[in-house]
Amino acid sequence: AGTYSFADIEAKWLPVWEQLNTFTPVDDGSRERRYVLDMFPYPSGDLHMGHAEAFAMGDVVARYWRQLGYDVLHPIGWDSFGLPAENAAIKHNAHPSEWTYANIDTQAASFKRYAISADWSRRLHTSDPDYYRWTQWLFLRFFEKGLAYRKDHPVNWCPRDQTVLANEQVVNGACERCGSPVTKKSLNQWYFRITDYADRLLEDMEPLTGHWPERVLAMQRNWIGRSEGAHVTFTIEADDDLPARDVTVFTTRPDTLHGATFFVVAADADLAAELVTGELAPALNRYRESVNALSDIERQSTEREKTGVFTGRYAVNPLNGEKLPVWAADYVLADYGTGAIMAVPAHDQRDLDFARAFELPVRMVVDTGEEDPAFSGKATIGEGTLVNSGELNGLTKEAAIQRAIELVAAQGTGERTVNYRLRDWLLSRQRFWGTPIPIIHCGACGEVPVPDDQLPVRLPSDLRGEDLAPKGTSPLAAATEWVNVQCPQCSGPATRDTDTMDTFVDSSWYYLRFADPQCDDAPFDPDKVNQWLPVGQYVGGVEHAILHLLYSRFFTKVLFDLGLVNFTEPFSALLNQGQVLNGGKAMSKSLGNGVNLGEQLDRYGVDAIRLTMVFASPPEDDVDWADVSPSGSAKFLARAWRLGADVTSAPGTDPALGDRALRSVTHRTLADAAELLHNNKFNVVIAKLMELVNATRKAIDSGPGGADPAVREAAEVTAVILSLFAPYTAEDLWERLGHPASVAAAGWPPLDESLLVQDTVTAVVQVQGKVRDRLEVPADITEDALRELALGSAQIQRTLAGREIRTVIVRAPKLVNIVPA
Ligand code: ANZ
Ligand code: ZN
Repeated sequence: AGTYSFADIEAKWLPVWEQLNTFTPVDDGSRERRYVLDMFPYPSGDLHMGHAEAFAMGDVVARYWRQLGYDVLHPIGWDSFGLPAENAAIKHNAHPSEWTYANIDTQAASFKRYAISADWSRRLHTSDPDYYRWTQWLFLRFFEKGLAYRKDHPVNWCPRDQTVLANEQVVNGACERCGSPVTKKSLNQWYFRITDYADRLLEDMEPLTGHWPERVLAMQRNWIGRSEGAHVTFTIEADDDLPARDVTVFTTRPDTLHGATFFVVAADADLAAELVTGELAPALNRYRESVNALSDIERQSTEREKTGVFTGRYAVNPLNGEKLPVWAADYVLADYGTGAIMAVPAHDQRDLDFARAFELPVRMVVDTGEEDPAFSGKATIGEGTLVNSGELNGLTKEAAIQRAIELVAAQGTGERTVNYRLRDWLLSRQRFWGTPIPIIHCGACGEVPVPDDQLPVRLPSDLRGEDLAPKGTSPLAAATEWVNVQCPQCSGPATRDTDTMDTFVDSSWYYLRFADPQCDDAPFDPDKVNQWLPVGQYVGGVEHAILHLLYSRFFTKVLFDLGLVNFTEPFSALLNQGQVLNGGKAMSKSLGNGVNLGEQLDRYGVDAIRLTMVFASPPEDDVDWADVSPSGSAKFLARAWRLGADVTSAPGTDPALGDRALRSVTHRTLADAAELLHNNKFNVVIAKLMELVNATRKAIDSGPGGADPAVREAAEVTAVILSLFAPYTAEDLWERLGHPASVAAAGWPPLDESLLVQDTVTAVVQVQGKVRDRLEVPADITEDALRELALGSAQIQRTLAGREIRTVIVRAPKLVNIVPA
C-alpha cells in the first residue's frame, strides 16, 4: 500500500497540473459562468498565514463550483503600487519596481505550491504600464464627468513621511505607517466626487442583505452616515468694523431651537478667523495651533475636557430673536455639516460639557420626565413634550421637529435637509510609486487631460533611491524632463501633474480587468465584463470592510452611468474570513508570536495546512494556531489516502450492487456537503467527510470488504469532496482509484435521493397490554423519542382519558406498553 508522503505527492502533481492548465475557464458560453475572487494581495514579502487562510477559503468555493460544472473564473493578480516599495527603494538605493516584482515572483511561486486553482493566464499587476494606462483612462472619464476635481483643503499631513494621509490612515492621531503625530496642512488636492453617490451607495445595499456580512453593511452605512435634519440660518450681528453676516448650521434637532444658548464654529475653519474680533484674534490663533495637532477622533472624544475661545460675536436665533455668544471650539468639525452648530446643552452632551466648562446657560426644552440637565449634568435625548418653546410648547419631539422646520421655512431662514458623513475621496498622493495623474497644467488652458492616445503617462525611469525621499512635494517634481511638456491644447509650455493616485484607485476596478486582462484598446470589453460579473463570491478580510468595498461600489456605479457595465454592484456575495491568531493574539513582530507559513508547509505539507485552516472554525471566525493540529489533519489525509489501496473492484463497477448501509452514509454525506458548501460551512463539510472515511474503513475491515462496489463509491466521493480542501492528496487518491487526472474536473457525484430515505418499522403501542395504536418510526429511533411519540398520539390520549400513568415500558423500535395508575 505504501506510506503517505506529502512531499512525494506534491512533487508528483505540481508539474502535471501546470501541464493540464485545468483552471482557465473555457469562456465560450457553453457553460454557465461563475466568478470567485479573493482580494488580491499586496506584495509585501512572501505569503503569510493570513493569505493561506483567505485563499484556502476562496479556493474551496472555486473548486466546488467547478465540480458542479460551472465555467469558473478564479483569477490572481497583485495590488503592486504603494508606499512600502518606495520606502524599501530609498533604503536600498533601488527602484521600487525591483522590490515589488521580486516579491511578486516569490508570492507567485508560493501560490502555485499552495495549489490555488487560479487562472494564471489572467495574472495582472496594477503597477504594470498596461494596467495603469487604463487606471489613467478611467480617471479621465471621471474628470470629464466632473467627478474628479481639485480643491484646497486642510488635509492630514504626516511630517515624517511628508505626505498627505487619508482619514483612515490616521490611527489615534498618528500616521498609520510611521507613528508620527499627524498635523493639518492646506493643499491643493485631487478628489473623486463620491458624495454624489451617497444615496445610491446606501440604497443599493438592500439586495446585498443576507449575502454580505451584516456588520460590513452596518460599517458602510455608518461611514456614509446619512442624517435627516435641517439647515437653519442665524445672523451674526455686526461688530464695529466687522459687518453682519449669515451663518447656517446643520441640526438634526430643529425642535430644540429655543434651547440654543450659544453658537459654535469649528475653530480651524476659515469662518472662525473671519468672525473673530480684533482683540480676540491672537487667542484664537494660539488655540487653532493647538487644535491642528489633534486627530478628528480625539476632537470628538466625549472623554476629553472641552476647550474653546469666545469670538466676541453674537448670533441671532431666527425663531425667538435671542442673542447667542459665538464660540470657536474643536469639538465642532470643519468638514461636517456646515462647520457651525447651534448649541443646545440641555439635549446634547457635548454642548452640555462645554456649557459647564465655560459657565454658559442650560435651558431644557424637551421634558422627558428625567431630571433637568442643568442640575444632573446629563443631557436628555429621548422622547418628551416641548416646554419653554413658544408655540412649540406641548408638541411631541417628532411633531416639534416638523413644526420648527415649517416655521423657519416660512421665514426663509431654514429648510429640511439630509446630511452625510461621507466626504469626497481624496485621491492624490505626493509619492512616486503610484499611477501618475494624467493631467497637464497649462498657464493658458488650465487643467488639460492627457489625450487618450498618449496614455499611459509612464513613471519616469531615472528616479531611484534618495530621489524618492519625501520632500513635501511629489518626488516626480524632480524629474524635470518628464515634468515639462507642451500643452496638448495650445502647444505652449506646460507641466505635468506630479501627484500619483491613492492605490485604492488601482484596486477599485481590477476585478473588472480580470474579465478581459489583455484588452489593449479599452480597460475591458463591456461584453466580457457583463458576462462574468458581478463577482459571485468575493473573499477577503474585514479590514477592507469600508474603503476598498465602498470605492469599488462607487466605481461600478460610475461605470454603469458611463454605459461601460450593465450592473451597479460589483460583488454579489462577500465572505470575510477571520484572522489567524497565535495564542489568542494577532501575530506580530513585537509579540514574537509569528508563524512562518513556509516552515509550516515544509513540516506538514500543503494539504494539511489548507485542511487545518478550513477545519479549525467557521470561515468567518478567527483561527488560533496555538489550538489547531496540523499533524491531526495530516493523519486524516493519510487515512483517506489509504482507502485507495483497499478498493479492489474495478473502476466503473455499478455501486447499486453494493452495501446499502455504506451507500446511505455516502449519499447522506454528499447531500449534507452540498448544503453546507452552499452556506459556507466548510469546516462542517470536513467533519462529515471524516465520518465517511471512518465508515468506509469499517466497511473494508469488518464489513462487506474492499471488493464491495459501495466501498469504491465511498472512496471516489471522498476523493471529490477532498479535492476542494486537499487537492494533492485527493488527486493521488483519485489516481490510485484508477482514474486519469484530474480529480478537479471529476464533477460532483450524482446524488441518489432514494438512499437518503431512512428505513422505518411499525411500532405497536399498548395500553395495559391491549394494542391501541401503530406508529411508523425510523428503525434507529431512540427509546426517549419513541416514548414521546407514543404518549403524544391522539389515539393513546383518548384511551388514557386523563388517567395518571404509572409506568411506560419502551422496547425501541417496536413496542411501547403504557400502564395507567
Ligand atoms: C442642535 C442639536 C440639539 C443637535 C440636540 C443635537 C442634539 P449627526 O446625527 O451625527 O448628523 N453637529 C452638526 N454639525 C457638526 C459639526 N460640524 N461638528 C460637530 N457636531 C456637529 O449629528 C448632527 C448633530 O451634531 C447636529 O444636531 C449638531 O447638533 C451636531 F439636542 O444641533 B445638533
Ligand atoms: Zn495650453
